[in-house]
Amino acid sequence: MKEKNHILLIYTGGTIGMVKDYETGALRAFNFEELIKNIPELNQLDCTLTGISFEKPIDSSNMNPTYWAQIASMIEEHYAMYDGFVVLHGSDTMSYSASALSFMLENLAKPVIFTGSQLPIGDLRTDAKENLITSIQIAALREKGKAVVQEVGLYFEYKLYRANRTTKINAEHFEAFASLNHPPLVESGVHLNVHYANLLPKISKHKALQVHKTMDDHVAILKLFPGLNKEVLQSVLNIPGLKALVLETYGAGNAPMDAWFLDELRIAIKKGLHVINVTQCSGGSVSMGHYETSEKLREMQLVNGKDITTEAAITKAMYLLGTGVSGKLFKTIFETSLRGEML
Ligand code: ASN
Repeated sequence: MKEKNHILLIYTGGTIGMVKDYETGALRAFNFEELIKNIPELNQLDCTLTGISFEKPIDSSNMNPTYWAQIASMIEEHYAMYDGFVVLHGSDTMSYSASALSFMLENLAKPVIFTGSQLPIGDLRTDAKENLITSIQIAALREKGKAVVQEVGLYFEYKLYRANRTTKINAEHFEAFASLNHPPLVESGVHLNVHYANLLPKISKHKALQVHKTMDDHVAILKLFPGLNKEVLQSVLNIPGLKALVLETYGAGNAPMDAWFLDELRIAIKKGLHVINVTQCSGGSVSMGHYETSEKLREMQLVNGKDITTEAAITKAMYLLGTGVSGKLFKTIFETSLRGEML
């Protein structure tokens, strides 16, 4: 008889497990046992499920790198015993956490699927049940004894995406996430349709999982807008201890050509700040030098973020700085795809 797959559910919080506080009317997290009781369908799944939870589940707006390290430790401790992992997480910062975990888990050979919901599990019209049940089924998918998905994914509203390619795009619709620069890995309809060509290549069985838990938070994001003045730019570039800045530029990586703007950036880069050029468009790529308005940025050696999302860029910067990468090597490694997060 075929042995059942063992799946570990890691509950961190989020709307999926929330109830209404009748005094204030606001949604707050409730405990894991209550969550599981609301989905008796889980007993029908062809796998064994074990659940562990944050001691105090959180709304994901309270997420931070210490919690990411906690999720990474939970996966590391249970890695050998389980075939797949499902992380229940609030949708607000899910793309950041899932991107962070994709960098923290090197040589991942098992599925780690992030999911959550827009409506609490107890709500009559909830999207939580389908999201959770299909995530578990995807985490349990195996072919020829090997996990089909060997990367960090994000499942929401019938689609599994590469986690570090996603962005939350809607606070209202059930289809809350998009991955404009990479197609879905799996689509759920009458059947689970795996798009094999979109998955990361399988990891050699000789490569052991390596877990990196140090994330350096000396980073910032600055979104350009017409009217950004010198004082604002200077104060961001001169934040004490700042090591990397994700600069959200226009279109294909373009920025104003004012001398003061370029001079401030040039001075900061000379002093050792890594400035990463990402586009504020949700789809498409930075292409420095394509327009006159990005030519100077290329000359100044801004890091080319290509088609990376802001969520993946900031977490990749935290991860790289956390591993001690500095100087020219930071730019070289950043511009290389590590977990399928960029072209
Ligand atoms: N505020 C919630 C969270 O991110 C939103 C959700 O899960 N849909 O925790």
